[in-house]
Amino acid sequence: MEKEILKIKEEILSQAKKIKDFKLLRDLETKYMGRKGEFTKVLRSLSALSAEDKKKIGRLANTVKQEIASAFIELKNTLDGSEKESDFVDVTLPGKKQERGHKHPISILTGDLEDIFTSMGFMVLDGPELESDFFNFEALNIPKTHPARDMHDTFYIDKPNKNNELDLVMRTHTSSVQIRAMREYGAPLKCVAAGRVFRNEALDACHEHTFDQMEGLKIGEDISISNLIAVMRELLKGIFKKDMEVRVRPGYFPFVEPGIELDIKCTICGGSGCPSCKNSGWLELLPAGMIHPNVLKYGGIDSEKYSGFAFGLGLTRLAMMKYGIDDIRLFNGSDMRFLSQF
Ligand code: FA5
Repeated sequence: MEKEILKIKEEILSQAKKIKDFKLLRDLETKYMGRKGEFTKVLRSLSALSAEDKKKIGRLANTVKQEIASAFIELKNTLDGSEKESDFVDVTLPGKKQERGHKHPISILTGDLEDIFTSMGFMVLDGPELESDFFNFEALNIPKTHPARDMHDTFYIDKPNKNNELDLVMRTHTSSVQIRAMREYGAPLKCVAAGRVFRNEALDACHEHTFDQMEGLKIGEDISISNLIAVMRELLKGIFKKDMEVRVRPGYFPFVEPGIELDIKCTICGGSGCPSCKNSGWLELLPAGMIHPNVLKYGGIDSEKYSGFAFGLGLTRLAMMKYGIDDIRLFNGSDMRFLSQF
């Protein structure tokens, strides 16, 4: 048996010397060292030997096995050429389960809102997140020195625009789409535009630095605040599938006159007060108003002939209320335990 072991070793080592690629090396390994390989068979037959022989020949077999293993490792390391070990695909291994992606809750809600608005004849528009000072502030009746700029903690960009002017900001609200839409489509106009907005905010359970809003505009002849209230009602009913408790109060925004704020009773605490609603029982959700004539003028629309309403829905806060999420920071947190629930 000793002779047989040494003979197999010689065979393996002499064949190994001629090997030039990984496939042949694997074939050689399988032929001798695989489960049914010739060397493996010899090792198995050791069990039939006497205790003394087992000890003696077993020691030899182990030494030879190690020599062969090191020869194979050395050969693997020196083998070069087009085929690398990592190219080998073992088709007999079980496949890797691929995780299926799904929509983020904000994308789901945006889609639902767009469905509601398209069913009411609104167009769905888009606008840039990197915006000019003009569309974000100036054309919305907020000139450079206007104190209303303090209401937005703006991220100013220190790189000049195409005209070498320092006038770029990360948009602080989706209202920046208003003038773009008016200039592109004129009046009459019915559109919504959802997307991310950015503010340098102190964060808490209901304030994020990056959150979503949906802007809505309706411009035509004889548009009044009752049209606005009707659309807001339709919107909330479409999302919550029931009448929600809301309150309306006056609100100041330089681009509307008059302006209102619609708050929703906090669905997390039911109105008793909690961190999600800053302990007030109500959550600011839907500011709106009748579009200021100056803004219509900037949009190239005849303010004598046309009027309109605009609203700026806090979409991320709406998602909190709809799904019962008590901390807004979860939406941008990338925690799969949270996200995979949607
Ligand atoms: C505006 O952004 C106005 N552009 C809305 C508007 C449009 C008024 C058209 C009139 C006509 P405001 O800053 O209040 O308004 O933000 C609108 C909504 O966004 C708020 O009601 C709130 O729901 C949400 N929101 C504001 N700041 C944050 C924040 N830091 N984190 C999360 N949501 C916020």
